[in-house]
Amino acid sequence: MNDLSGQPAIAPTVIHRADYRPPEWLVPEIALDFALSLDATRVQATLKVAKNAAGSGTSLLRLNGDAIEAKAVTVDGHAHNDWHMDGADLVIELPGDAHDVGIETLIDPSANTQLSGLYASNGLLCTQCEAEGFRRITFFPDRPDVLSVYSVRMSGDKAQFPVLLSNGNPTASGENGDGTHWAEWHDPWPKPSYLFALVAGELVANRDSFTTKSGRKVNLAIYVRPGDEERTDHAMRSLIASMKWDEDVYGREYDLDDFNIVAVSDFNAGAMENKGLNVFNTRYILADPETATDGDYDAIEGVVAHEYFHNWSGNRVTCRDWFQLSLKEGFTVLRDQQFSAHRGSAPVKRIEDVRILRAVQFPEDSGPLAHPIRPDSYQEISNFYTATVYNKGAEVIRMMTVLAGMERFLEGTTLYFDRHDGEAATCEDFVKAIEDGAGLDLKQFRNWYEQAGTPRVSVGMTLESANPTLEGEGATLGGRGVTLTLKQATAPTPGQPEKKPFLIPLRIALFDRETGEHHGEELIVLTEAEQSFTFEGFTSLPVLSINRGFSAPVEIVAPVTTEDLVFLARHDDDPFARYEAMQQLIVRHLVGAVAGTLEKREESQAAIGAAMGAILDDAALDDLMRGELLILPGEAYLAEQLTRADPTRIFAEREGLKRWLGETLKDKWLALHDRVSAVPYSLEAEARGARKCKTQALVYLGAADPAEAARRAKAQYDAATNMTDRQGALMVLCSLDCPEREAALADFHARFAGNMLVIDKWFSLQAGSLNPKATEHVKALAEHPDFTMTNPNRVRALWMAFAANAQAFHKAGGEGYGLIADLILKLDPINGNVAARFVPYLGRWKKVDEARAALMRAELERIAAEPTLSRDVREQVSKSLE
Ligand code: 0A1
Ligand code: ZN
Repeated sequence: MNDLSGQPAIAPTVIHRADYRPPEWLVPEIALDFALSLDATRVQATLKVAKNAAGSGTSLLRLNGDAIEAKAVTVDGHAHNDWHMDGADLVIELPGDAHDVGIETLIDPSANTQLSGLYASNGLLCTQCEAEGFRRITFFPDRPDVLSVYSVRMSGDKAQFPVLLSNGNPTASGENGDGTHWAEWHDPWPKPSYLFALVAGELVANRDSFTTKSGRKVNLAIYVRPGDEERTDHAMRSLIASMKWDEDVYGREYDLDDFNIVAVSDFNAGAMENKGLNVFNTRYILADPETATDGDYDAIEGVVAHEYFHNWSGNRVTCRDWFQLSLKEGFTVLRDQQFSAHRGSAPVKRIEDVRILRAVQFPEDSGPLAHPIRPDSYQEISNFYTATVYNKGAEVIRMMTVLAGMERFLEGTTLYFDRHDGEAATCEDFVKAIEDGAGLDLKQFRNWYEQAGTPRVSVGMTLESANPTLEGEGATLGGRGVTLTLKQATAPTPGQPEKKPFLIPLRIALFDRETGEHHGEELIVLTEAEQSFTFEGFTSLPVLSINRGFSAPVEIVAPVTTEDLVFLARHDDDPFARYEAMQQLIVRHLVGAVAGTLEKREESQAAIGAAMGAILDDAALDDLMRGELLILPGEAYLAEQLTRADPTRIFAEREGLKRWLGETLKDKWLALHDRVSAVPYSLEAEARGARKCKTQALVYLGAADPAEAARRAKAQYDAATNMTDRQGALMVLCSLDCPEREAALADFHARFAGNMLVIDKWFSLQAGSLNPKATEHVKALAEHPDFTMTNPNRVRALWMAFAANAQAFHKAGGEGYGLIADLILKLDPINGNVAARFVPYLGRWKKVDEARAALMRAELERIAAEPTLSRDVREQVSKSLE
């Protein structure tokens, strides 16, 4: 068979979870010696290898490689010729059961635009080894179940690389007398190769310390480029708070004398948990009020905590194979969410986490790339660092906390850490430890690990008819019974046409219509495809509040009237449920409007207006929560509720409602903007809430009265003392066709020239704008001297903001699809990992109208026809076309 390019089609290699075999050879120790240079770094690796008793006994040692060559191979100190290359792997024939294998490689970090392995960033040398980057440095069994003790030596020019860092503890350093110097590091904790790290370059450190609960002092350092050190205090505070929290809550203590963080500006992901040497994207380290928004501050706190928590959930207990990725990622996301909830407003944090899940993970779960949190197969593991593995993985473990209660859950995690410390474990090991430690039966619960797709739970509610013969008894029982009948269904996903029922824990409350009170929250556990639950003591049909706190990652279809939703939006005592009622009210309206099934548009709109008015007036609400309640449901989540829809109609209906709310509640928006504008800047919750409401008010005013909004936004921009206010104002100006727009954009660019993270915002704001000319702006920005294809942050700032901008990306005619396809093709040879992240935007063709679907498919086919695609892009594109 030939593909479109005329090249013979090569069947991709698919790796299956079921094919796992223990490693043939182990590597208990490795010594690495680096002679550093930006374009020619020499690496001498010495591996102590030993046959694994659990293997087949083969004499062939297979060492993975990727784009490297062996310059020399020795065995037990002698030149060895009994080796060959098998594809990119080095295979050595060994006579005995244990040997010292020496391999020399030579690499060019400055040519490494993939940013995987050892690469150069702004004159620094740094590494990224997860998932399979170590094999780009030296030949090694590059799989997470081979754990080794690492000793690292590096030498290099002292002026160019004054700071030399690796994992573990520094053991020795010195000068060579020729302008070069060296350092040695030793990490006593055996670790898989994906946790190896090395950084060399001109860096300055913000230093502090933390004393662990057993009284050991840990030296902390955050290394950044000179000049950036003033912007590291928030990251340092976050780190110290994380260390304390993990001791207090999970009983986890840090285990080395040093903990180092380095921030680099070229990075494929957010950050990386290398043992004792976390490497971060600068965007998750650097902050001060002038350049970072409140959202940036929160993200830094969350990511610093996430990477630190990996020291136990990921490093001390690692993954047996990459199918188990959610073992470390789902659990660590849950831990960072719990930490952030503890540091700030827990209800607001919960709402934000659910918003991300719905915007990113739900669409993934209903699309061509859907996979279980523990996938069964992959072609390129980098494609599985997904919202499903991370965020849904966290939701699945969170359900264990709902079922067991936090205290018993923690007994489970303590058992897990004790049982598997120093091991490469599986998701099954985790579930078993929670079962044993928390005393749960999770047999059916395991379906969450096996099956993809978001379950849809439909609820029916009936009130037992009044029975006069039972009147006396009924009275003593306190009324009539209410029966909830729940049905669950999960749509087919790729490779999984039929689904077994999930175990779904749902927190519910039944509100009495007369008193406005409920009878106490209850937990119901749905295990069957259909199941009924009866509650006694009602005189009339209650108002149902279900999936409180978002106790399960499911969609609910419940018999709650518009009137009930208005009631819950005002009165529900569960903050998440209150938010949810508000969202549902709007989702129903907008989905009905787009689908053409909305019967009483005016009444429905009026109900939303009344509920939002009440939120604006509610003096008992804090502004952080108010700001959340005012946010309209996202377009991606709305699209999920429709089988197939024109995305620009969703956009237009949503904007139409925003405009109507802006007009109808105009006085309230103006009053809100005035009130919160008077609150002085601080990082306290009250001031942050004020800033959140300030931008929300401007957004609604921008839709309703552009002239007034432009005037206020300009004033807010000019008076801004912080990035939250400045960015909020600029976002609103950017969406309008007003003279203030150009001036503010030019001022912003000039004011922050040279600050890469802030210039990223400048690109994003324009690319993600509601402005009808967004596509033209994006095309011009792609030619701007500040734009570059080699910095992932910059590429994402421009092009992800554009791909997520429905009115621009989906503009009739398909220009947006063509631009993203061009980008993927151009970026792929530079950085396949980042390029592949853009494919899902084109992959959602089944969710849009036929005309657009055809255009999106055509672009996917154009990409697929390119013969030299990376494995990353090839996998995503071929799956998206199925
Ligand atoms: N383990 C890291 C995420 C990460 C994954 C892949 C990377 O390189 C492509 C980098 C980082 C985390 O969860 O933070
Ligand atoms: Zn992680």
